[in-house]
Amino acid sequence: MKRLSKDNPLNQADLDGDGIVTTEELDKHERFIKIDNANRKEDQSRFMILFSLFSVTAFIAIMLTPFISVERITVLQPIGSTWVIANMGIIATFLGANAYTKIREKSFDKGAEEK
Ligand SMILES: [Ca+2]
Repeated sequence: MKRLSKDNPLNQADLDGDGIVTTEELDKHERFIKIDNANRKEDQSRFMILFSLFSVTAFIAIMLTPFISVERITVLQPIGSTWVIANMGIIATFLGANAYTKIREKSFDKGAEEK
């Protein structure tokens, strides 16, 4: 149990508002921060994946417009194909990691139910 000064940032952890931060309240606060950080990280990953997907699609769509000459496509083709494959790799890695995490979470949940 700790009584904190009024301007202490850990006052957010005082859930019942009694001015005293208990170990239990600190643990809950820490868990909340960890969940919030994980959520933000997942949002960021999703944004990166969507950006990869849309940029590859836009790249291919722009390449198919009549504004890009065939000579330019020939010049950009090696860079473009490497870039598209790299982006697909990023997306595949994200999907694979997501599936792996879900499987692990399920097995953890099963383990928790058995106890
Ligand atoms: Ca409290």
